[in-house]
Formats: sequence, C-alpha cells, structure tokens
Amino acid sequence: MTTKQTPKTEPDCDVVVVGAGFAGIYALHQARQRGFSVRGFERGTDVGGTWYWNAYPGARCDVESYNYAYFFDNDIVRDWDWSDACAGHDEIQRYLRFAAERCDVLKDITFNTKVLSVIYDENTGLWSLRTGAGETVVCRYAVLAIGALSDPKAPDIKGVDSFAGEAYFTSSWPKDRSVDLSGKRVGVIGTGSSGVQVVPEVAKVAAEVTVFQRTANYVTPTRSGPMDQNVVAGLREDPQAVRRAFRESYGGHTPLAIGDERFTELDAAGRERALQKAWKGKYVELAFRDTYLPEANAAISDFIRERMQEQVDDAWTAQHLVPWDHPYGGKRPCMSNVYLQTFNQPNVRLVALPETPIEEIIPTGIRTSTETIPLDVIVYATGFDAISGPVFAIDISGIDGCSMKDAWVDGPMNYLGTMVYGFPNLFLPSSAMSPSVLSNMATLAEQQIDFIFDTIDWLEQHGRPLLHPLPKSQEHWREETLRYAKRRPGALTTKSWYSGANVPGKARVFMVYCGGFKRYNQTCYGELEEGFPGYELLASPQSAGTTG
Ligand code: NA7
Repeated sequence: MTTKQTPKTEPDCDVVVVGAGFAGIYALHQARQRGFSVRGFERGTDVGGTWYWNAYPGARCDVESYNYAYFFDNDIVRDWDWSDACAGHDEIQRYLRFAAERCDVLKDITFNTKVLSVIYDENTGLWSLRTGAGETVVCRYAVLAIGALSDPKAPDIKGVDSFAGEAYFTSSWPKDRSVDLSGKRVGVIGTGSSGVQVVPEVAKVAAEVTVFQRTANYVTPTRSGPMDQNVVAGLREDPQAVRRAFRESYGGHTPLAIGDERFTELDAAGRERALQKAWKGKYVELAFRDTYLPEANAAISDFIRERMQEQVDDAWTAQHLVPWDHPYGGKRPCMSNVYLQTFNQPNVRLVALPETPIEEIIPTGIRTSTETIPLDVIVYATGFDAISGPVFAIDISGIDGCSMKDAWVDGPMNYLGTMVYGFPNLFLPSSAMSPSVLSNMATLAEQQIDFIFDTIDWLEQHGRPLLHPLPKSQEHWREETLRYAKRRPGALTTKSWYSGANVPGKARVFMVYCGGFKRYNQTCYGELEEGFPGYELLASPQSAGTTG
C-alpha cells in the first residue's frame, strides 16, 4: 500500500546536482566551496557522464587533451599526465575519477540512481526531485548537469527487436569487456563520430564488417599521438592564464595551429599551399584566418573530399564515403587516421543506404532493397536525441505545473543557455542555445557552472529571490542563436542533430549558439554585473537562513 506524502516545506539541502560528468563534478565542487549543502545523483555506477556510457572500442575525444580538461585547479593541471594528445575513452574516464577524488565530491553522489522528476512547488519556492529508488529530495537550487549527448536515439528501423544475434549500442557499450566480436559477421549502422571510431576496431577482429551508411561525413586526421612536452610545460606554468585565454577565445580553447593567411588575399596556388600545409599539420578546418567565409569553407570542403577519396582503393566506395551533400561543418565532422583505409581491407564493405535502403532487420541479419546480409552482431552507432533530449527524458514541471515538454513544444527556449522562463532557480548547463557541442565542452562546463554559482551567490546576497528569465530575453536569445547560425556555412541547410533533424517529429531549431565563447561569457557576466535586467525576480516564500 502506498501512502500519499505531504509535500516537504523545508529543503533537505541547498543544491541538488544531477549528473556526474564534467559539469556535474565541478558543480558539486563549487557548491561545497561556496558553503552550500549539496546532493548529487548519477544514473551510472561511476563518474564520467558521456564518457562513462560511450565505452565502445575506439572512443576518443576530438578536442586535444590539454584543452579538454579542467583548469580551475592548478594542482589538477600539474598532477595529471595525459598519455595521448587526443585522449581515448579509458583515459578520460580515469581523469574524471581523479578530478572527482581531488575535489572530494564522490561522497556527495548517489550512484546508480536515475532522477525521474523535478517538480517546482509554488507554495514553498522549492524544487522536489524524485529518484528511481523512490527517494524525494527537496532543494532551493536544482542544477541538471545531464549533458547534451546522453539520451540515445532509438534506431527507427523496422524489425529491430526481431534480431536473434547480439546487438550493441555505442552509446551504452558494456563496460566489462565482455563483447567479443572476433570471427563474427558484424553490421555497423551509422557513420557519425561513433561509427567512424568503432568501425576500424571492429574490422581488426571481425570476420566480415558491413557498414550501413545513410549520410557520408567529412573525416579528417586526428591529432591523437604523443603529447608535445613544450605545450604541457606552458600549460603548467600558469594554468589560470590558460583558463582566461580559453574564455577569451571563439571556441573555448586555443587551437594548436591556424593558417596565418587569408583566403581572400591568396591566389589559387597560395590557397592550395595553405590547404596542403594545414592538412599535414592536422588543422585543415582552420587553414585560413578567414576560414568562416562561405568561399573559404567551400575550398576546404573540396580539398577534404579529394584527400578522402585518395585513401580508398575502390572507386565506388571512395565516391560513396565522401559527403557531397553538405559543406564541411554542416554536420559534426569526424576525425580518424584509419577509418577510410579500413575500407581497403577485404573483410569490410560499405552499403550506401540512399541507394539500397534498409527495409527490415530480420532474425538473421539485415534486409536491404536488393539483398539480405546475414549477421551475427549488429552495432548501432545511430546517435542521440541531442541537446534537448536529455531534458525531455526527465519529467520537469515549473510554475502553474507547466511541463518543460509544453514549454519547449516548438523547440528549446531559454536565456543564455542555462535558465527557462517559468522554471525559477532551475539551471540547465550543457543544454540548448549555449556554445555547447560547437565549443570545448570542458571549458563550457567550467564557465557555466561558475556563472550558475555566481548567480546563486548573488541571489543569496539579495534576500534569496527566485530568478527566471523574461520571455522577451528568451526570444531575443533564440534570434541571436539563429542570427549566428545563418553565418555558419551549412548550419541551416544541412540535416543534422544540431537542429534536431535526426529525430523524426522533433521541432527543427538550431540549438547551438555560434556567437563565440568570448561573447557568450561576456553576455552572461554582463547580466550578473547589472543585476539581471533580462530576468524576473520573484519574492520567495522561503525566509533567509541556510540549511546544512
Ligand atoms: P551521430 O553523429 O548522430 O551519428 C549517427 C549516425 O547514425 C549517422 O550516420 C546517422 O545517419 C546514422 N543513423 C541514425 N539513424 C539511422 C537509421 N535509422 N538508419 C541508418 N542510419 C542511421 O552520432 P554519433 O554517436 O556518431 O556522434 C555523436 C557525437 O558524439 C559526436 O559528434 C561527438 O561529439 C560525440 P544520418 O547522418 O542521420 O543520415
């Protein structure tokens, strides 16, 4: 028998943090540092967030390790040695564990526990979070550090459940190393970053690999390899200067290299020279100083297509592995030094789905419009309900019982990528309309959590009002996001998960702010310095006095 619980009128703690990835770990640390009582919940059995779940063979970061890391603590920077310039899954997972231990936040996290609902109580001005374990925790500030790529997209293919062989998702790969693909016939569906990384690993051991590609992607060389010890020494000398430089940059990191000439000032031979140099130096996307111009982007796209085709022996396969339908950057580009050459192996073949679509998954394999391909294993690298998906995966309701699903029925609406009208004192780092996946997510995690806790400190010092953005601020921010997206080649013309196009029925809104990290950071802190003119402050039913 269940008994109806009386809503709590006092908070159990000041802050609840959901998620223990880059943002969640740092949020717990900030809460502690600033003297708040805090609880953390994480559905995995360890920290890591995206890196906890995406444990598939070959998983690797495409941002350099010395950028994709915390910089808030000099000792963390100085005491961690990256073995690879673009670290792989296991190393990043170990790093996040190391950082969490250093910050001593593991004790605050309840692992293996999913938060199912986050409900606002207007009578108390408090948030009530209910977990899958049946616990309810009430707090004054809720920080949902739930990531942008943490809600896998269901493979919308007929017959998925009928397959009698083994099936794995790159987004939830078994962590116990139990998967053995040796000697098996493996089908891999999806050729985004995950597919591009997993295919060469599968091809090392499987008897046959069939890659089912719906849309070809750009694949450029990765910088994975030994760390440059001069770079390491520079970082360690003054980590705070590095941190400041990241926040002053466009992408939240300092690129390893960038072309020193302008596309518009070069003749054809000069452009070719710059592109060749950048390709060798592994910075082809930044071959020119004015790389953002559509004509520069077109030259870069053509150049990459040529280099991609050169790596594949079979002419039909080469032609089909190249993305002809969108410019570089329209979809998330992939990086690999081995993916394309993998198709030269005799045990690997490409099926181009636009020509021969999958009709059905059957118990013994996959049936396309022209053949039946027998398989022992299917690997789904089919991506995520990105950015807004993780928010919708939790039952969130705010003022007047309005659900987030209703508030975002026409796509995400928020201000500065962190707060939503009608959801006071609820913070959504890593969500829509922030620099998000087009920036260095580690820098973004630190910036957003700093801003969120600076905001919370401000509220504490101003009598603890409740804060939420004005609707007009949200509209302005969505327009700003669109304005900058229009300047990005292919952003609005390419079907990509940046705008929700990979999920049938999802509202199409470009969800990533491309105005640059520096402008984003300045806009956030401009609000704070001016007392939040873009927000509404509501009197809180709660009186002053801290918990914990
Ligand atoms: P992505 O980039 O969304 O890639 C998913 C891939 O799966 C992509 O090639 C899709 O084709 C393909 N896909 C999805 N559904 C289907 C169906 N039903 N049939 C065939 N093919 C399908 O996800 P990733 O995990 O690779 O990468 C996500 C990010 O994680 C990455 O950018 C890094 O930041 C880390 P489509 O392109 O939609 O035609």
